[in-house]
Amino acid sequence: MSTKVSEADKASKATPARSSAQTGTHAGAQLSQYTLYCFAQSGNAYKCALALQLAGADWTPRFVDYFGGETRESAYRHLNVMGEAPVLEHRGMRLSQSGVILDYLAESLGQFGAAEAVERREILRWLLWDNHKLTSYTATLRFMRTFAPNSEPAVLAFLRGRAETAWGVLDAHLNGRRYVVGDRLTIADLSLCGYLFWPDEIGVDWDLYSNIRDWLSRIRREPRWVHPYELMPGHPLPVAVASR
Ligand SMILES: N[C@@H](CCC(=O)N[C@@H](CS)C(=O)NCC(=O)O)C(=O)O
Repeated sequence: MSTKVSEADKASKATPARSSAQTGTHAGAQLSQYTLYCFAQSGNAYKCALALQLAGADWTPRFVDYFGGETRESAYRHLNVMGEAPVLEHRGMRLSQSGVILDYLAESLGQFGAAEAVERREILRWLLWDNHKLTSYTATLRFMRTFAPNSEPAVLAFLRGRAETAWGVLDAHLNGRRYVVGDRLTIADLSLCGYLFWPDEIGVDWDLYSNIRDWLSRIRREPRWVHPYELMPGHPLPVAVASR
């Protein structure tokens, strides 16, 4: 999605960054180049927040109260008809879908993008696979284990099976590679790693997938790397929500 941002929208609900130290941003959306609608538990939002963070970009998180139902409200549907976070606003443009946002950020930040056409298609291939096969099952498995405690065991078992297959594919691809595409960090890595820094919440031991484990360590060693719970607002969840 790419839409123009109305003046009324721009003025609405922008919240300042939690702190400059935590986010590497300036407080106040109007001072910030990029506004990212996000919340701490969203790995999809983290993909984009991490790109901004690692690039040292000037950005402000705008908290989305997902657990309070904000994405189902009509005001939010006006912002994004898909009712999802993340949404990025930049220079009067509004984008959704983390893959599209990452593609845009690679271009506008001048980092983490493709060097040439073959690489561009390879990055796209992994972004699509991530959205369909890795994040979809991993995020849903984690959500049901961590945020919906009465989930059906059969559903959990199905999701785990699908997620394990995806982890196996990624682990095999990373064998002998430092990064997913080429030999440097790209938006493919940033997309694929979005949910993987929560192994306890997913219920996975990355030692069983040693190529993923080592690749995640490599990303974690990036100079500005920050865990999603520190990078975006909304963690920890209020007790009332967490114990629902
Ligand atoms: N494919 C989308 C997925 C976005 C997504 O599912 N976001 C979740 C939060 S992590 C959301 O806002 N879900 C709201 C809903 O499905 O109602 C992307 O990569 O941006």
